[in-house]
Amino acid sequence: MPLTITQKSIMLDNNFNIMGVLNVTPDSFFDGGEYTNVEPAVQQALEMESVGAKIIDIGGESTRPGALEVTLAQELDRVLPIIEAIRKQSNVLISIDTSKPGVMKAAVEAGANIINDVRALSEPGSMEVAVSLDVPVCLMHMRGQPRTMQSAPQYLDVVDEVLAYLIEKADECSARGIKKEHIWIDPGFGFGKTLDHNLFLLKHLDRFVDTGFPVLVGMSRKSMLGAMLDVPVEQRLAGSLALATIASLKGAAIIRVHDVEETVHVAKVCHAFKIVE
Ligand code: YH5
Repeated sequence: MPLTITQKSIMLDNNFNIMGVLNVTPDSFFDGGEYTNVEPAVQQALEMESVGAKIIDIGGESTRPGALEVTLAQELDRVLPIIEAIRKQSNVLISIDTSKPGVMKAAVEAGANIINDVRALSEPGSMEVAVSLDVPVCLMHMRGQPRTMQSAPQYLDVVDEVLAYLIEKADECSARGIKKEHIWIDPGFGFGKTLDHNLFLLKHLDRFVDTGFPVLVGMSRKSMLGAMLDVPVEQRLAGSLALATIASLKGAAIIRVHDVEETVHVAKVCHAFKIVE
């Protein structure tokens, strides 16, 4: 089934929907304020679109392990100018990576098309806002909170538990009025998971795909690669492409990556391989 973004009547491709991660890193100023470089971010987004990204993911909260919390005002300052500027120049789909209802609403009003919430609409008010905005929502699984999530996470059966959580959240969204075709699910690689947990989730990704909800995966450059390869982030491209290959063959609908052009090539090769008789 093709993915449909009904709000904009855009039909996403079945096989190579690459989501490009936009770096929204603010520069700190001596007065404690911050200033985000809008122009380089917009250029990066347009470049990712030109090499095949279908979606640009923009987030103003760092959810890397150990990251500190940011305020609503900080998050809005970081993402809104960039969303507005991209929207002036392009019709590329924009997802807003946030858990805050205030950011979801302002971002969609500024031109974002998709809500990407690593907390799966669990923050107060976020479910109501997502329902009212009527856009696709990616529900991700996370165990704990970013600051502490990597301290010895445990599961009886990681695949069962993550899948049960996502199905429960998806059913809740559906009961609250979010269209079924607007619900995407994501196992949340690296969010409160050990290397083995991440590998089990990837090995059994077909069980997520079998739910019928489009499955999004984000493994690009993450620590699971550091754990397997013992190399820093800048040297994780080949490993990221290997993970994208596996996810694609297992039926992931959307792959969230930093290296768009290379991953588009992976997805095209996987697609050719899948359809040959
Ligand atoms: C995701 O998986 N991830 S932000 C740690 C790294 C590298 C990258 C070096 N937002 C996801 O990209 N949204 C993030 O170690 C996400 N799925 C969805 N839906 C974390 C990230 C990263 C973290």
